[in-house]
Amino acid sequence: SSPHLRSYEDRAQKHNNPAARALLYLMAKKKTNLSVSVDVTRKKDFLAIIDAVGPYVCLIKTHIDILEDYDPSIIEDLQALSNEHEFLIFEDRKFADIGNTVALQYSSGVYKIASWAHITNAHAVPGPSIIAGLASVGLPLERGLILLAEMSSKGALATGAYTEDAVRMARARRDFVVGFIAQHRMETIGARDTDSVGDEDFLILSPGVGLDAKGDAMGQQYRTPAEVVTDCGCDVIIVGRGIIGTGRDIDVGEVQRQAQRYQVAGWEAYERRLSR
Ligand code: S5P
Repeated sequence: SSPHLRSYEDRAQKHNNPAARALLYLMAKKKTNLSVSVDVTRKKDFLAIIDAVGPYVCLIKTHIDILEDYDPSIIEDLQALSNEHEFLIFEDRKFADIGNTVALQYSSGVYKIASWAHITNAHAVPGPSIIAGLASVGLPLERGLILLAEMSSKGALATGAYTEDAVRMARARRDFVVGFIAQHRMETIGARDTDSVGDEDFLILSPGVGLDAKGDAMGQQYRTPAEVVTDCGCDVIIVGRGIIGTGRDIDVGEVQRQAQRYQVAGWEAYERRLSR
């Protein structure tokens, strides 16, 4: 049956990618399908937010390049929090170049993403070579890759045939590609042209989640955890400003309350989906 009708626990036991297995295992253990997107520019806020939301999340999503005061010690602090609170790390790098270039961007440079991010993501636009390039670095480190099959923003071009081709690319590399950034499940796509669909288990990570706002002034579109998880069968809700807020000053107590609220909403939506 489709992965979204099975428990996270059952899926953890059967998944063959180590990063996906660890994520599903943590989701079941901590009863959370929440990923917080820590989109702030100061190290102090970044670490304070992660420490506050850590108990409520399975995955912390980073944009490491927006930190103004980045230094390598931030990664050590992030890893310590990851061990303490038990969450995985997802660097939302959205790679989009030829294989040779992305392999260098993933392994090297200032951030050395592959050395600390359990999961990262890539656009499908360059074709299969982007997966080959990233896999050459990530597979030996037991990492997982998420492909962007759809986007949450208004007017996104990743639709129709593009989305279908992204799914085909992922199916050809199920050792490394563990899921999609998408708004729906992808199993029904192109199901006729492959017989591997039956046992495939792609995680659907959905951004554009909010309980209060419907969107922002720059084309972001929000759906509720119930719409995303119960109705559309997605596995992980990615929440940024719904939890962190939009002001310059961070209220860590409020951030923690919101994280708990989204954890409960996401988990209830998952339990409802399984009981249907
Ligand atoms: O389609 C997408 C894909 C991503 S990864 N739409 C998105 O919004 N994202 C990311 O999710 C985006 O880069 C941001 O970090 C987060 C959404 O943040 P929010 O504040 O709107 O919840």
